[in-house]
Amino acid sequence: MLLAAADSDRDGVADAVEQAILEQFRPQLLISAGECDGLPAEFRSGLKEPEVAARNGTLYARVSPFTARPGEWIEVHYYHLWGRDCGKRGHDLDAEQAAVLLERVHGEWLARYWWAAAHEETLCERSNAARASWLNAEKQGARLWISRGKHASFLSRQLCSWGCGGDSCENTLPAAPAKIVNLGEKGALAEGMEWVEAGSWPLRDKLGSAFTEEILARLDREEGSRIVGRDGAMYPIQAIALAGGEAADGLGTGKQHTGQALGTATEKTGSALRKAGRSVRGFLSGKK
Ligand SMILES: [Ca+2]
Ligand SMILES: [Ca+2]
Repeated sequence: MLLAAADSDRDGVADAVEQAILEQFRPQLLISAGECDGLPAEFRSGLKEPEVAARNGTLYARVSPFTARPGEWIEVHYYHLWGRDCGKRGHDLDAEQAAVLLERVHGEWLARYWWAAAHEETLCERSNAARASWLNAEKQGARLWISRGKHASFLSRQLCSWGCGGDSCENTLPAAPAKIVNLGEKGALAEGMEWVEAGSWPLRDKLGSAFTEEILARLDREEGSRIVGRDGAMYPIQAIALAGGEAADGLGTGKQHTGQALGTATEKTGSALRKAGRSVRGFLSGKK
């Protein structure tokens, strides 16, 4: 008789498969010189509120089935969690993430798309996505540039200079690989992980999917190396470099303005405006 494989978080993906995928696609974090909070933190187990145990580079992660596309797909999130955001408008606790969408081809998992969060749910959002083949990260983790103090994540260093003027990814050094902790799934968190859902940070809102059909369709259509915003806005890499100075003005250059300045993303203006009220409040209250 065959024993069923252990599946602690009851999502249909065996624990051993989840862990193997987490190790294979672990992103390479590039930490900026002068980073004021050291490394991503490990948090104490068994508490209801997040409490830093050590700043030792621990990554938390989640491996989930992705059913929106035909075939066999898995979405993986890597969370780098910090004791504090020590950039502009800093605050205690900082939950940041990147994600990758894997497709099973001839029995092997291949990364197809990467996504990195930058100032999620704020007017300064610069979350970015790219095809894994452009990043040379189809069978391994992508490189992630982490902005100093704010910990926004970027799939290219050029993008980092475009985040409302507050981001810097200069003189980065690779973080040594540390442990990866699978936090399970929403509603089936791993033991001792109650602090994930604490109201003191927005981590519980980051347990969904990062890959909308709109983003995937945009990435599929592109033929060159481009990076796409979370809302589908396109950020051509060359234009990003040129726009670096203009974007340094702060809140006045939201995604709507920069999008139009680049001649891209105009179709997304409505959704950007709808989000704006909530986003500005979040940004000014220092939640990001
Ligand atoms: Ca599972
Ligand atoms: Ca899982």
